[in-house]
Amino acid sequence: MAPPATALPDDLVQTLGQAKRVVALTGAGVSAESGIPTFREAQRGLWAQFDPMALASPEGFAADPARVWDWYQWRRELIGNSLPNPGHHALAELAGMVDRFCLITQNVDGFHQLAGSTNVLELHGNITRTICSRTRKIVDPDWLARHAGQHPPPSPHHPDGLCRPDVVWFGEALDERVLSQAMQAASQADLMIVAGTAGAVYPAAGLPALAAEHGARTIDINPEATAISRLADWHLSGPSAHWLPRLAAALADQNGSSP
Ligand code: BJW
Repeated sequence: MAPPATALPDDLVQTLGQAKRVVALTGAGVSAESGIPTFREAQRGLWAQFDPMALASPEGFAADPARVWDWYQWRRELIGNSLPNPGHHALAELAGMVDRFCLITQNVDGFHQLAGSTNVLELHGNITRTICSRTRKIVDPDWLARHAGQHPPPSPHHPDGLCRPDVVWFGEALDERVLSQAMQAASQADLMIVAGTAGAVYPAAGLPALAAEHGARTIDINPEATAISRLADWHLSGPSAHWLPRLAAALADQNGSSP
């Protein structure tokens, strides 16, 4: 990949400096530089032969619960051994520099919170929590520890239930409250920063268009061009760990403070 340009366009910096309500929407690419593979990229090693989109589904879990559980356990371990990158930290810094900032993520890794972001709207749940497949009640970590040899452990909440990650699979409804907060923030934003998403999974992929319809300017950060880059006012081509710190530094510069 060619190294990205380093200078931000002047009109983008001006818009960033004037924005009062900023919304960021992140996807798997934001965690790529933390060593977490994205969905669209080939999976590593043992899991390379499986389609992550098929594993992240109720059908995949019903067909082979052990395989899906083991995939999530592998990802949990990878996430547990990895750290947020400069892109995550820059978003936490940006939040402290604008009047109203809302961070919406499709990621389930919790890295934004680890980097210091608060009130993160997690559209697709969080991989660190476990729920009952029948009741969706949270499973206590002590129960999981006592049944660690089972793949997946049985649910403590329902005789026919199994433990599964507290994430949103294809065909499952997003948390209504979280989605409505995200839609409200997008429709009130004057600037939306989209980073590291292919923009192919709905309803998340519809949020940038919703913001734009309500008058927001949009910045898309992605090494590849996507449907979102095509609607965006600015497409910053390159990794988010490169561009997000530059946005934070530019805003700090405008505000006369250090990021
Ligand atoms: C970098 C980079 C670097 C690389 N820096 N960038 C409207 C139209 C059509 C279909 C639908 C529709 N509405 C709903 C649907 C159906 C479906 C859907 O969208 N299907 C599509 C395939 C078309 N949506 C759903 O089913 C959703 N549910 C729903 O709508 O329910 C309705 C309902 C109502 C009432 C009752 C019942 C149902 C649920 C969607 C759930 C998605 N879940 C997953 C798994 C989460 C758990 C887990 O992590 O395992 O979420 S799938 C997966 O995709 C995951 C991601 O969050 C999501 C988005 O992926 P993302 O983030 O874009 O990642 P990638 O890998 O695709 O792309 C990475 C990008 O990063 C690339 O562009 C790279 O170039 C870039 N990149 N390195 C910056 N360093």
